[in-house]
Amino acid sequence: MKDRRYAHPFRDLRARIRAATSVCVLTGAGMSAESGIPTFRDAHSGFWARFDPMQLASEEGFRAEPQRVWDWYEMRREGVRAAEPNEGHRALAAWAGRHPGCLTIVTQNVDDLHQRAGGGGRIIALHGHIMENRWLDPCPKAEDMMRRPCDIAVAEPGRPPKCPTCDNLLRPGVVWFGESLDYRDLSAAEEVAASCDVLLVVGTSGAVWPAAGLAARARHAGAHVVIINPEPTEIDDEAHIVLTGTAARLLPRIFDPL
Ligand code: BV8
Repeated sequence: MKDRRYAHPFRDLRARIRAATSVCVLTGAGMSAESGIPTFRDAHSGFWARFDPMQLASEEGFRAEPQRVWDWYEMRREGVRAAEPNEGHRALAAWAGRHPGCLTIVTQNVDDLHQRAGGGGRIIALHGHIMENRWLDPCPKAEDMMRRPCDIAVAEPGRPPKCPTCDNLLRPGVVWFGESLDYRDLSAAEEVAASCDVLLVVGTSGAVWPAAGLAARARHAGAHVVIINPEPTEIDDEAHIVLTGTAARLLPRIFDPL
């Protein structure tokens, strides 16, 4: 979507960021693509290509096939461990370090690449953290003061690990489809979207809600909304301008050396 008011989009955007007191960056799986982590809707290669990630990333899918879903996450965790933050993560982190308190990253990603890039900017991980685990069910012994509740430290190894005394299963510490987001994270993200001067939406198809709704919320509150993506997204209409390109290539052009 080209807009004649922005004959020099990068120059205009850099000026807006320079003048901003609050910049919000909403990121999706495309943010990590140049770090070698496949995007959520890219066909997963090999064995996993035959499964629907939407089904695997659900409580129903986990309860139906705990070992298969656990193995999918273990495979993805290996990919995250092997990945490094890319130039896009580093450009955001460096800018955050130069402008303390000005940048909030709201990420849909469950990898830890924004966190590992550092910079000190606020990071709201709407969909949780793939490197963390939690119990699938509330501990049945929680009320019994005489018995220890399920303890991750002594979980019985397995695919997935389980509690040695009540068979509760460990599950990845992410938000699955059909599960509500942590209301504190969502409220914080909505508050930042509604108060920031500039919202950059980077590497998301805009297909997953309620995260996708943050762009409209920011736009209606008066923020300047820019989408950075190599291909059209479902929320392009919410943007004042769409910059066609990738995170690792465009973010340094926008934030270095502001
Ligand atoms: C909820 C953790 C209450 C798990 C994830 C309203 C309307 C319609 C549906 C709903 C709605 N409200 C709720 C729903 C249901 C559902 C939903 O949104 N369904 C959609 C798909 C139809 N939402 C939920 O269930 C949410 N819960 O709202 O609770 C409720 C529940 C039920 C019903 C009503 C209300 C929970 C959603 C969270 C799901 N968990 N992750 C895991 O990762 O295993 S989401 C998952 O998708 C990933 O986190 C991923 O980040 C995320 C979003 O996808 P994208 O990030 O956009 O990734 P995608 O692959 O789609 O796109 C990548 C983009 O990058 C592409 O555009 C590509 O072009 C671009 N790209 C590629 N390379 C690059 C690049 N960009 C830049 N640089 C590059 N190099």
